[in-house]
Amino acid sequence: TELSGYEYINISTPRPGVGLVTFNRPRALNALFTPLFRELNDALRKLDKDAEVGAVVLTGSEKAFAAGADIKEMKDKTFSDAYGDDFIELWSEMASAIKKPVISAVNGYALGGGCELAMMADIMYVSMGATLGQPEIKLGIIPGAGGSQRLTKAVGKSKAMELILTGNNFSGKEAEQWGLAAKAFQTPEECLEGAITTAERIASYSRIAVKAAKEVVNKSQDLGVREGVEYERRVFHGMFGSKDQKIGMAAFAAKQKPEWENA
Ligand code: CO8
Repeated sequence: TELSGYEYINISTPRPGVGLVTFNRPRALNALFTPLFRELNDALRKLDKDAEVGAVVLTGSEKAFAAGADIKEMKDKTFSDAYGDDFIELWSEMASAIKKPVISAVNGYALGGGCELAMMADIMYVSMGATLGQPEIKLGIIPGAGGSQRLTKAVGKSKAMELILTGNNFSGKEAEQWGLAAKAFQTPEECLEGAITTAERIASYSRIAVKAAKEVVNKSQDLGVREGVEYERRVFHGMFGSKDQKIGMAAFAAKQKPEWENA
């Protein structure tokens, strides 16, 4: 796959099976705008199709994961511009179109759309000193890429309401304490390294099983427990049609390491 030649992102393979996407718009603290999302969506779709890749890490710089949507680009938009183009619909593609796990490694600022993008990932890792927040209220707007929904599901209504109505920032350490982030690390380097290590671990498992696991966990966000458990059981039944179920269980019984066929 052709994964070079982007202007606002860099793609690399730091370890076998791991696709690393790094935002590269340093002068604007990785402020998000449509040209960046075109590249991000293109890269994620290619990584999703790439048989060599098992999981993706999304990161920014030590200073900023992303300081939000580009305010200078947005400031003169009218209602009909925003509604007519379905502004930022494109920005949420990661949350629905990508079937492989995505881990966000959040260092520095993750504000507004940057925080929302970090929350769209399947797993969020942070450094303790990261600065997250939904400051849209200070600009006379509200979160527009799922912040009001994902933050509320993760931390509960009262805290989400407080954060969104005050626009107060919160730290990586708090994100971890509240369960928004899966892990908090002392330094940005450790955060990125931790995300890459977890992605490598995920990439070592059956692609089929990983895809199914992500699918069923995501269902829990939309379904009630009873329907969710039934949905999970049907997908679980389906696993017995995969080669990897036979390979994984035979390897266990033989005390060997499984050699997945991803089939
Ligand atoms: N948009 C445009 N430019 C930005 C943004 C931004 N969000 N954030 C920073 N920049 C630019 C600055 O204008 C500055 O440019 P220049 O050098 O040309 O003046 C450069 O980046 C460096 O920034 P600062 O000099 O301000 O750096 P500081 O270290 O002093 O401050 C802060 C860092 C605190 C992060 C500060 O830049 C700031 O407050 N930024 C705005 C944060 C914000 O309000 N973000 C929310 C934006 S609204 C939003 O995201 C709506 C979401 C809609 C959906 C999104 C879907 C994904």
